[in-house]
Amino acid sequence: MTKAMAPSNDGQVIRRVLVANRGEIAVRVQRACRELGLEVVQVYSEADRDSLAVQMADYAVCIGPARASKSYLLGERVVEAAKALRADAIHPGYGFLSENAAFARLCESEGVRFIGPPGDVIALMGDKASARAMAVAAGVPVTPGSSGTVSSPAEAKAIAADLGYPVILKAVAGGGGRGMRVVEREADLAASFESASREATAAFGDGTMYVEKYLVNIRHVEIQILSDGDNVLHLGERDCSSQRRNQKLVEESPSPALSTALRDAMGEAAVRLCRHVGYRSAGTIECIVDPAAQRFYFMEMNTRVQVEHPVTECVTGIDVVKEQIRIAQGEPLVIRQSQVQLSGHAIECRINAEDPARNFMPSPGRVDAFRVPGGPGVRVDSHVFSGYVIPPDYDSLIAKLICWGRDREEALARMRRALTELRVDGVHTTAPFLLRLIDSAAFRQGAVHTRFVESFIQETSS
Ligand code: MV4
Repeated sequence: MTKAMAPSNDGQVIRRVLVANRGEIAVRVQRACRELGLEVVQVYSEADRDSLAVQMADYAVCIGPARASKSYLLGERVVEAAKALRADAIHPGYGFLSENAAFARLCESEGVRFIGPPGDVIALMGDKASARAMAVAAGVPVTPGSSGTVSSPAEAKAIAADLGYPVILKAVAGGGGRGMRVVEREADLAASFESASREATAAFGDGTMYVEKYLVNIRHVEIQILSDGDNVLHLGERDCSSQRRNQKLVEESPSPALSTALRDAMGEAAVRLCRHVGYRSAGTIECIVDPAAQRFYFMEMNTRVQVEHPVTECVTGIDVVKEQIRIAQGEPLVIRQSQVQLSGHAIECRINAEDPARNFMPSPGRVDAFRVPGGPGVRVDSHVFSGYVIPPDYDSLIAKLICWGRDREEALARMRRALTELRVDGVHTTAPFLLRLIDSAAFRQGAVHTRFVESFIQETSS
């Protein structure tokens, strides 16, 4: 790869960053590095040889075949590449190794900075039961549930009898809905417990479970955190209630469901919890919100930058990825909480290469033509270009459309316009479905709960 002339950044401890991810987030992280005058090393699998991230990087290193377990998930190989190319730091993006405590520790022990929290904090908050215990200790409300893990269906049954049904069984190592079961009645509990635990063992190597009262008609609202280890800031919330099978489709900020009082309480609670655990870097506190009662409950913490971080960037003007890198360089946060002002309204639509007409079946392949929307208040984060071949080996996210407006109505109008402007010829995408979703009465009124999308699909596909 030809080496681009990087602007001088004398005195910086980080001069070259290895991006240990792919797709749109790899391009996003590279952009943050460029703006900070840092060089970029891009690792890639054979399936990503012709990718935009490889084309944009100063250096590129193939670390293995398409299968993630033989490439992007091989921590030792990623660190080897960093040392061979003299990268001072590694940015893990999201997914892959981004919440792998052992990988974070390996980086640090090999003298390569991990752009994220310390490994111990990843482990502490990655275990959903210990994260809950930290929330309780920090005085943050949690959903009624077991005070720790439960070791058998019988123990879960006893706790569920106290809580009342429905309950939700969750794996401590779970994420993205895996190792989780909603149980409506006692007769189903034992089988659900066994299957959830088996699923978690297969997916995460740990089948340990805990139990919570299942709250219905709720919203999924998360708080963006930035911390340099001393100063802890929150950057407002993102409402992520529009989900299908625990995959977020649309996110927005601010949440239509929060009063100012609830927003402030959630922000303060998130900061309190992160202070309590000694958090550093960017992170997200995921909460359940009961809009009717205007109450919130801590659900879990994500110790990584999230797919939907641009929504927060649009309403606060703060570049979350650049702040993460600055924190890793040892720079103190210069932003004060009083300077964090939410301005306007932002909505993100995730464009997946999937076919809504065929139950969202993945639709990889060659993108014959790719035309992105533009104009005032429109941002597109994507790694796709005309002629790009979407590989079948990874998740189906191909672009994020983020639209900002002075208020929700303008943001919605912009998103509708941007979705109609988008052209992705050669593969199916979720764009037409998303257009119908944001045009629905419930979405326009800001009245969706976490089960809305599933019911919307039922109603509109029959
Ligand atoms: C819950 C919940 C209701 N009550 N916990 C979803 C995955 C992970 N983030 C935890 N999740 C939830 N936990 C209690 N006590 C609702 C969700 C939830 C959800 C659950 C089932 C199907 C779709 C969902 C979408 C968002 C949140």
